[in-house]
Amino acid sequence: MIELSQQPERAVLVGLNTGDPDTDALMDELAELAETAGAQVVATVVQNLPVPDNATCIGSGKLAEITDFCKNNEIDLLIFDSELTPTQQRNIEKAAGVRTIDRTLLILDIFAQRARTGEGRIQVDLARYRYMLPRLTGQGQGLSRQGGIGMRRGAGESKLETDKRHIRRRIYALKEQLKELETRRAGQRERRRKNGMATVAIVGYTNAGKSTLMNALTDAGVLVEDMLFATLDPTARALKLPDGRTVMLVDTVGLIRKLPHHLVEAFHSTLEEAARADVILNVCDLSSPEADEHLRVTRALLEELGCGETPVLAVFNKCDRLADPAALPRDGLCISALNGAGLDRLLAAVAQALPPTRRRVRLLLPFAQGGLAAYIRKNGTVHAEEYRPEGLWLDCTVDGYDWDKWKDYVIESNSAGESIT
Ligand SMILES: Nc1nc2c(ncn2[C@@H]2O[C@H](COP(=O)(O)OP(=O)(O)OP(=O)(O)O)[C@@H](O)[C@H]2O)c(=O)[nH]1
Ligand SMILES: [Mg+2]
Repeated sequence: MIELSQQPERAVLVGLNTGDPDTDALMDELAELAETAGAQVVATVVQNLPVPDNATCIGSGKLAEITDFCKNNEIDLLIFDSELTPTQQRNIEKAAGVRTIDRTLLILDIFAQRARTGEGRIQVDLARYRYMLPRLTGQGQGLSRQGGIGMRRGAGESKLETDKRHIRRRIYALKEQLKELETRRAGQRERRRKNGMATVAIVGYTNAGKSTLMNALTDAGVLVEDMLFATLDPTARALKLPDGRTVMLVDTVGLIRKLPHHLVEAFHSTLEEAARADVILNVCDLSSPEADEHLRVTRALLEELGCGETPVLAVFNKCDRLADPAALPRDGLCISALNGAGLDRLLAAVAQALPPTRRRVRLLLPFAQGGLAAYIRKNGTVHAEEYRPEGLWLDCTVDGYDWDKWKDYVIESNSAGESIT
């Protein structure tokens, strides 16, 4: 049998240096993104220019140079680091004679390749349609023209879907589907809250090791890969803390600089849910020279989502990669999700950061549960008690993390999660 292997698209990366000291790091990241999407990076061009050119982003001389290079090196694709306006994109394509995309479309495309579940698909398609909508104006082009690498997949697949009205209808339908899923998720969240279970969210830059940490702490078995955006859909698993409390640990989508705003919008509820957790673990890859910048990007997004007073713990992962232990940051939690180093300290820090969850409940304990009654008298506050024919009736305030011990005997409870002290 003959295997038909698809040749990777040969790409040239194009960036503008407007004086941003991060330009090199951004271009390296763009190369990683391009490779993740399945392209082969043949060359990288950066032009120093204080402001992008209105018509072609880069200057006309540079564009002519790139055009020559494309002709002589069988280039299929130009990938710009800055977001291109629809006009710039058309002008560049026309001049250079090769398909031209920007970082935004590249990321959208990777998300489209990665989306596995229904919800991920809906979120990605929504983002892609919103990106496309203003780019269809007066073009008479099929949507397939708008796809990125691997454009046969996902939202750009149907040639028929060419008119704006149709896209608007799709956007509306996707939003409705998303709303339904969000309602379902809100229900789950509410049930957890009623059970007095706190949530701990793992957030951070893509490839920081979030899913590896999730797997190290629980039996979630989330896919771990050395690639960008391995995870799109949140996974939640129960996690027992050293103080006996059980919390819900949530692993979620990774972040990146210049995350397309359409994606932030589409993934808003996923990200917001993480930002609403009781404790947030901001995980970064300590072995990356960009670790501090990665922490900052995550912090900025969390602030944008209004995480407010929520405790955020900076977690420096992959410490096993550091040859010199003296180089470890002193005031952070250094862990290796891979070999387990520092995980005990991390869990202790989580337990400490969690708000105490005292709850007032009324219990009816069978007489056989005398031990539990003694435990509650010792560790909780008993407001009133009565011996009834069916058992011991208790009105008491107890620690929420002991829930497992007495949940079967609750006959009345205040709105759970609220702390009564
Ligand atoms: N050396 C080392 N490698 C790690 C560690 N934690 C994770 N990795 C590796 O880092 C890569 C990315 O890990 P993931 O857990 O998929 O990262 P993630 O943050 O979930 O990434 P996205 O889902 O793509 O955002 C994998 O190759 C892991 O094996 C660690 O503590 N030490
Ligand atoms: Mg992951």
